[in-house]
Amino acid sequence: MTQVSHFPADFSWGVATSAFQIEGAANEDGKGPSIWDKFCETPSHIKDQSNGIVACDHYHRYREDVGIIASLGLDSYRFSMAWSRVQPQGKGAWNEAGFDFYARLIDALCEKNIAPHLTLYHWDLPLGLQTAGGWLARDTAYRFADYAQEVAHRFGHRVASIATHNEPWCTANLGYGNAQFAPGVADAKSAIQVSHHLLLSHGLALQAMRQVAAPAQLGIVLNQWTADAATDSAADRQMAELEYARSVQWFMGPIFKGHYPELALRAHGVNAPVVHEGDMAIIHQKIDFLGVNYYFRAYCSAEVPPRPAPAQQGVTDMGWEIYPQGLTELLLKLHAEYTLPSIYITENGMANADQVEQAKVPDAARIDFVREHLAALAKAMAHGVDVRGYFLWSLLDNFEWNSGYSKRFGIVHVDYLTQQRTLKDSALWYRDYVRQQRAIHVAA
Ligand code: IFM
Repeated sequence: MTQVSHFPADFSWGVATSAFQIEGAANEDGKGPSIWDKFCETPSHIKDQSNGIVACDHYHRYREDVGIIASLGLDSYRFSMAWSRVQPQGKGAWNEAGFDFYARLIDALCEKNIAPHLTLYHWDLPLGLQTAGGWLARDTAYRFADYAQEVAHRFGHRVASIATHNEPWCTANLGYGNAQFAPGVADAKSAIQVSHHLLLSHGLALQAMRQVAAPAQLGIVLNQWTADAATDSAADRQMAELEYARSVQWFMGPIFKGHYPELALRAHGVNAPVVHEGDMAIIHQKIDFLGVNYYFRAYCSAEVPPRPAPAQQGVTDMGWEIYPQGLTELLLKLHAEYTLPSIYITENGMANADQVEQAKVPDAARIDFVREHLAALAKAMAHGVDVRGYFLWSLLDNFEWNSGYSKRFGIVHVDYLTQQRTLKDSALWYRDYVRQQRAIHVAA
């Protein structure tokens, strides 16, 4: 049996969600359409031909959902704001009804002593901006900074943190590189230029938000992994090195060192991004925290067909290898390579084919997953990595992008016909785990 790890007394325990995946109310109270609303209109884009029009109906049921978080004894909640709900066109007029929703949500969280952690962009660009070129247009970065400043002005004194982007790697590579995500473009050069504009928008947004001087901590959330060579062959090792450079270092380098990694730049060749003078200085700014989302490692094999990852601890319902030690390895590697601010694990969790059985949802696999990842996290912290909190992905089963509702990541089961929420065993386990952590400190 794995030993229970010890976390500091002030460690934050939370859950995470994102707007498009749970809110629904896609056309209510003045919200404008986003690129995901549009993307879902093409049936072949989403595995179960679903969309986000109702999702988990969180827009109307947020009080119940906040009540669930409170009942689990958690102290933090990470959510994202739908840009097109508060600024329907992505520029110009603000939508007060949209801001009111987030004000009510924040009120409800604060009433329960749950710290709100807000993400500005979790992939749902206002459609109006897409028509004007989307993230391929440099101007979108400036529109994002305007939006960020308005949000910081209204909420920067009420939320614990504001992250600019969630997983810009996905926005660029899945949205523009292989068309799996909205807006559905498949063009390598565009993906790389988009990644630069996303980083630029992050830097511009930081500058704009700093002008407001609100107390919220400012940062960014990156999905990251280690890249392991399948064998000791030179080809596998090179592949792993390049993979790490093109994914992790591509975003970390500009933010923490002020430049793109040489290896990746060389590999991109003519696809390397157009960078204006001064861009790198804008991107290379101090941040208060780094959010790390960890799900799996990259396993790099140059053989044809490639050697599959050994997956000794199995795979999730997404087919992702379960590899908790990768979290320790990743954090130690980042710690060695960069001068890091405080880190939050802003997402970690697994999809599982959960079912309600007599009003219970047995999901032992998820409990093992979370327990082992927390142990791996504690190990990295014991080696000096400054991690301040952990957000389990996700509070609710929700719209898993191009997989629609076919994949369940929640610790709370959602019946999409009735919108009934049922706590899974993992939710109860997480509640008890956090309780136990707190008790350790009370007893000490
Ligand atoms: O559901 C997503 C989330 O939106 C971003 N990070 C990964 C999760 C699981 O795929």
